[in-house]
Amino acid sequence: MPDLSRHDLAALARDAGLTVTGVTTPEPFDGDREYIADHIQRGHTGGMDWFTTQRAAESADPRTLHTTVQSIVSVGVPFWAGRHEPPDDGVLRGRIARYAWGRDYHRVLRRRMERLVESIETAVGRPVEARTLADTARAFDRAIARRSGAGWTGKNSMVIVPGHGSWVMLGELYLDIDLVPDLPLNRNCGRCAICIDRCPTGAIIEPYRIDAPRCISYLTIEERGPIDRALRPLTGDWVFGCDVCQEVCPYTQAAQPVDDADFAPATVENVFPSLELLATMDHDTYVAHFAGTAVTRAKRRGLARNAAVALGNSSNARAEPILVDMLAGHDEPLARGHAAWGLARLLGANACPVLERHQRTELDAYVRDEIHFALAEMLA
Ligand code: B12
Ligand code: SF4
Ligand code: SF4
Repeated sequence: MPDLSRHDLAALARDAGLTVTGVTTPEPFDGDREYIADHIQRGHTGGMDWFTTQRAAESADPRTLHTTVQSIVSVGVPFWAGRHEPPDDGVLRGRIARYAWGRDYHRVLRRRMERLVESIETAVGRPVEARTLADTARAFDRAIARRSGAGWTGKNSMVIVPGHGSWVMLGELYLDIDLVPDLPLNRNCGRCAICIDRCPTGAIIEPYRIDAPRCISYLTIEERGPIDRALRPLTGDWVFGCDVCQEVCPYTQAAQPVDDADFAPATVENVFPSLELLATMDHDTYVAHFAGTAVTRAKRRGLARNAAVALGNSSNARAEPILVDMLAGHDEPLARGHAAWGLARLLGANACPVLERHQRTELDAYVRDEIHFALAEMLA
C-alpha cells in the first residue's frame, strides 16, 4: 500500500478546501475528560443537557466511536475576511457572530472532509474506514486540534491557529491509516489577559474556563427559554453568538484575510440584521433570510427574543414602536416577555403605562410574570 506522507496529506486537504491540518493518535484524551467532568460537575455547562459526564467519557476515547481508528486528522477552515461595519442607513441593527454569516459550517466542513477522504483513498489505493466529525457531542474538537499541533489554546479557551488566530472552525477525520503524529505547538498567551478583562459578561471565569450560562454565545443560541434578566443588559447588540473575546485577541487581530465563498454573507441581514426584521418576521421571511446558515440553531423565536433584548439595550427612541408592537402582537410569548423587559430598559418609568395596560390584557402567565418583574424593578 502506498504511504501517505504528511506533506501529501496537507496538499490533499488544501485541495479539498481544508487549509488547517494536524495529525494525532487515537489515544484517549484523559486530561480533557477529567477537566470536562469537573467542568460539568461545577455547573459550567448549564442547560446543555446533552453534555453529560457519560457522553464526555465516550467522546474522550476515539476508539469508542470508531473501533478501527489508527490516526486522527484535525482539520480547520479559516474564515476571517476583513473588518465589516454596519451600514449607515438609519436602521437599528444587531450583530451575528462571524462564523455564522455564510453557509452552515457543519455542512461546509462535512462536504470538504468527505472530499478529503475520497482523495486519501485514491492516494493509498484502497477504501478507507473513515468517520468525519465537526461540532458534535462525539469528539473534543479543540483538544484534538491542540494535541495534533493544528493550534494552541488561548485563555479564552479558543484554539488559536498561527496566521489565522481563532477564526477557524474545526473538524476531524478518524481514519484506519497509520500516520505519523505531529507534535503539539509550544505556544501560550504569556501574561496577556485582555479577553478575560473585556468579556462583557465575565464568562471567562479563569484562564481557559468559560462559564457557559454566562456566555453571550450560550445565552443567544443555546438557551431556549428566557435569558437571565441580570445578564440581558450586558449582551449589547449581539443577536446570535458573540465574538468579543476573539476580536480583542492580539493573535486573532493579526489574522490573514481569506476569501472563502462559503463563509461570505448573502446580504447585510446575515451580518448586521435589522432588529425590526428579527422582531416581526414570519416563518417564510425567516427561511428566506436564514435557511442554510448556522443561525437557524436559535430558531425564529430565539432570534425575536434576542432582538427584543438588543432593542432594549439600544438607547434609541426608534426602538420603542417596534417593542410596543412586539409586546402587543408577537405570536411567541417568549418574544412578548422580552419586549416587556426591553421597553422597561429603554424607557425606564415611562414604560409603566404601556406595561400596566398589557398586564391587564395579557393571557400568558410567563409574559405577565415578565411584565410584573419589569414594573417591580422600576418601582424598586
Ligand atoms: C459546548 C460548546 C460551546 C459552549 C461552551 C464553550 C466552552 N468554552 O466551554 C458555548 C455555547 C458557550 C460555546 C461558545 C462558542 N463556541 Co463553541 N462549542 C462547544 C462544543 C460543542 C463543545 C466544547 C466543549 O466541550 N467545551 C467544554 C470545554 C471544557 O472543553 P473545550 O473547550 O472543548 O476543550 C478545552 C478543555 O479540554 C481544555 N483543557 C483540557 N485539559 C485541560 C487541563 C487544564 C488544566 C486546563 C486549564 C484546561 C484544559 O482545553 C481545551 C481546549 O480549549 C464545541 C464543539 C466540539 N464538539 O468540541 C464547540 C466549539 C468549541 N465552539 C466553537 C466556537 C466557534 C464558539 C464561539 C466562538 C461561537 C461564537 N462566536 O459565538 C463561542 C466561543 C466562546 C468561548 N470563548 O469558548 C468552535 C471553536 C473553534 C476554535 N478555533 O476554537 C468549536 C470547536 C466548534 C467547531 N467545530 O469549530 N461553545
Ligand atoms: S463569546 Fe463573548 S460572552 Fe462568551 S466568553 Fe467570549 S467574550 Fe465572553
Ligand atoms: S486575548 Fe490574550 S489572553 Fe486572551 S486568548 Fe488572546 S493572547 Fe490569550
